[in-house]
Amino acid sequence: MKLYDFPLSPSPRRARIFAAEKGIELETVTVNIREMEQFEDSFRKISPNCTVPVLELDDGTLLTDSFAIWRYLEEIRPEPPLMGRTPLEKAMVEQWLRRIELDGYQPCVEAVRNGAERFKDRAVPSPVPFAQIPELAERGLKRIGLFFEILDERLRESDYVAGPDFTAADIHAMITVDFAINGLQLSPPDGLAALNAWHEKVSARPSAKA
Ligand SMILES: N[C@@H](CCC(=O)N[C@@H](CS)C(=O)NCC(=O)O)C(=O)O
Repeated sequence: MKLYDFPLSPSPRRARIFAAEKGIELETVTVNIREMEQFEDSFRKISPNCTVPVLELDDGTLLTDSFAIWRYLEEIRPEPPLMGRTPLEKAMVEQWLRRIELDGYQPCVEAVRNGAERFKDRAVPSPVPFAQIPELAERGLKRIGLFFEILDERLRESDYVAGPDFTAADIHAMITVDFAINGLQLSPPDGLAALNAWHEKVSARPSAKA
């Protein structure tokens, strides 16, 4: 299996951390999206939407989304389970993944891509140009503040995001918090003690460096 990757981007990091938690080693190929290599013809054949990550299986099949990559790796290597074991655990992981994606990760994407000069006319990760909408950057920043509060409230009652065990929901939430910190210089306030303690705990896992 081969992962088309870019070390500085959050989406491929989702795939790398998940694989590391499973003990799966992936050969990686860097696609430098800061140098616009994602738009080269050779890569368009691999990822028509011009995004990383992509997992190429040994038979040549291409998985072009980090969540699809998670699902595949979970099925071929069920231990340790990262997407829930029982029907209820699976539903809880799914519920939190959706919450993180819609209320945390996408607001980060909107804030960065509609605010930073380098994303001018690239406000959506796509081969089609989209103009920036400054109001979306402003709204994204506000929503990230709310998201920190949602996560803190959850982590006051639960050791990990989806329940008592570390799961893919923790990976997605950690990457979202790191995206806010590194991409937007927006850290969770000190007062959100449960969120900050959890962030320190998950960041200390060896997989976080993957
Ligand atoms: N849904 C995709 C999103 C992938 C995505 O947006 N990747 C970004 C990097 S985080 C990208 O490749 N951007 C290319 C660009 O900015 O043109 C996934 O999670 O795999």
